Amino acid sequence: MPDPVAIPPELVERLRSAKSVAVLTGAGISAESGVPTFRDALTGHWARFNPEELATPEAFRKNPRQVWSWYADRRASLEGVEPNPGHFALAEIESRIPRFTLATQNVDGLHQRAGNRNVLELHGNITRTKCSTEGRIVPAWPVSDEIPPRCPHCRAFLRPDIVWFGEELPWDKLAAARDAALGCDLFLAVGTSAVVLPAAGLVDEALSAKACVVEINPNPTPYTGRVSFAFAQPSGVFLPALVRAAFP
Ligand code: BV8
Repeated sequence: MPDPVAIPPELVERLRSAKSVAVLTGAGISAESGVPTFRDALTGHWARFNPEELATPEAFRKNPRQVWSWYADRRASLEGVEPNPGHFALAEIESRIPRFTLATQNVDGLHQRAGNRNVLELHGNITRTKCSTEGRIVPAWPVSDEIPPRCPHCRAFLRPDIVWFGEELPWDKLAAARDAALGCDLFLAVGTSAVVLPAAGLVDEALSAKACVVEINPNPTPYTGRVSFAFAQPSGVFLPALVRAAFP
């Protein structure tokens, strides 16, 4: 029976013969796992806030309790969430390609759980906590009613190990992602609105390097008209079909 998703033979050949693949993912790849995308992450009582105002150091300074609680709610909503077929397809592709780099804007850790190894978390990880003063990762702290809890070493507030708006990305991860985008044969932009910089700039880097650039997103983005292929499909449907076609 033919696959319900037709993959252009040129793309199948590109993936099969690729020596280096780079991927940028956004919240859309986790949508089919039930994780709200960033702009609809404000479900329920968070609906009245703008995420770009909550996910900032200023918001944390002004109201650390509110920002800590928003992330605590988002962490709790990740309980029981599993990687979906789109995540697993990217892990399969990594196992087939000599050089594979996955840069993600997501903070949910689902790519690693799906089996991807070379994952660059450009915006941190919601399950990691760090000291807001020392920056060190704090894996555990004494139980306390205080929200946010305090660093056991210096007593400053703890915060999520997340890159907020106005904060620099980890320069080593960004540099590695840029190198991968500039050196790849094939670049996949999956489930991202591609408006947040500097992460979205990776698509420009891949385009400038004349890579075959593929966008997978049910909605258009600023790059839709410039990429080699744009598939308005859910990544959980398209990516498994691409893997079936390229690696039967
Ligand atoms: C920096 C962690 C500089 C937090 C995030 C003007 C004023 C002020 C600042 C700026 C400005 N212009 C540019 C900036 C910089 C700013 C920025 O880009 N702002 C944007 C809003 C314009 N960037 C920064 O601040 C960055 N830092 O520039 O620092 C600097 C330099 C020196 C010294 C000091 C500072 C930091 C950016 C990182 C912010 N943190 N996340 C948290 O998660 O709580 S960003 C957050 O939103 C996400 O991580 C992600 O990166 C970003 C966008 O989200 P997406 O992942 O794309 O998700 P979104 O919901 O937008 O879209 C989902 C897509 O999926 C949709 O297109 C949808 O159609 C699609 N989809 C849905 N279902 C599916 C699907 N696709 C496939 N399959 C499906 N089933």
